[in-house]
Amino acid sequence: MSAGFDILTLFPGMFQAYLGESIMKRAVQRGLIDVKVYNTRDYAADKHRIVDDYPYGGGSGMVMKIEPLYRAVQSVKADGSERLTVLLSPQGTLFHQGKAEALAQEQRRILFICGRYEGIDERVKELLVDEEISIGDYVMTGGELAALVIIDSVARLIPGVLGDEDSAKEESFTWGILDYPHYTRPPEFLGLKVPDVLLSGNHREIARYRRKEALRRTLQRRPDLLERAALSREDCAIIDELCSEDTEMTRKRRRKNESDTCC
Ligand code: 21W
Repeated sequence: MSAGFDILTLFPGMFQAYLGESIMKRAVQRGLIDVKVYNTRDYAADKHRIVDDYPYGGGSGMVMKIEPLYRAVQSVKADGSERLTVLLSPQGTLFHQGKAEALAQEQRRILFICGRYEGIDERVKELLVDEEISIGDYVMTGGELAALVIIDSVARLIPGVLGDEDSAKEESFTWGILDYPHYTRPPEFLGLKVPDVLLSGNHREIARYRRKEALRRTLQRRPDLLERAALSREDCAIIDELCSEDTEMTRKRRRKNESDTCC
């Protein structure tokens, strides 16, 4: 299994920096992921290599023209192999881990179109795009970081990219809830101690402590995640336990929602 990505951007240098370091660099070197970056400006037909123009109907900001993008997509697709074409845009459907998993299973290469300026000519979507994706409800200056976010999260799902083969198994167990707290040496720093249970060598107790702390954080910070998470009977017992630990947080939660996430 591997993944191939083609990127259309006005700023190819932004990709070399991230993909040329650490885990992504190694994944590229090992042929587990392949990324080809194309400068959209190279596909502008006029001598000034113009890629943007004023919006019809007026208003502020510039709009990305369709012709350079059309020519670029045709050129990338000229090798005859199928592509899944994805436009990165604030209007897209929200990216999430399930989407990363689906893209990691994708057989075709994924072609990302990165927008700049105030927007892209709407006809690009009709003519060239299969899917439109946003990475979250905040405003960036273009689609490049979004493409890197998606490539990063898809790449780490390709077997061999992370190296340790246990990680996938652990991830299915922790899917949909927040991580437990981590500690390493020293056992005490400026009076702050590592919880005794982690030094006890009792692996059953350690596993239960970690699961409980993961569920505690999820209940506290992201109760929305518990609605969809795969919880065992043991988890539900732990959640009941957390709910009866009478903190401000759980009192509020119990008032609001008579334990409908507890089974
Ligand atoms: C941001 C272009 C805002 C245009 C309503 C009307 C790709 C992105 C982007 C960008 C606007 C993604 C306005 C999360 C992002 C991206 C550039 C429109 C004014 N609002 N995911 N007019 N966030 N952003 N701004 O920004 O290309 S994926």
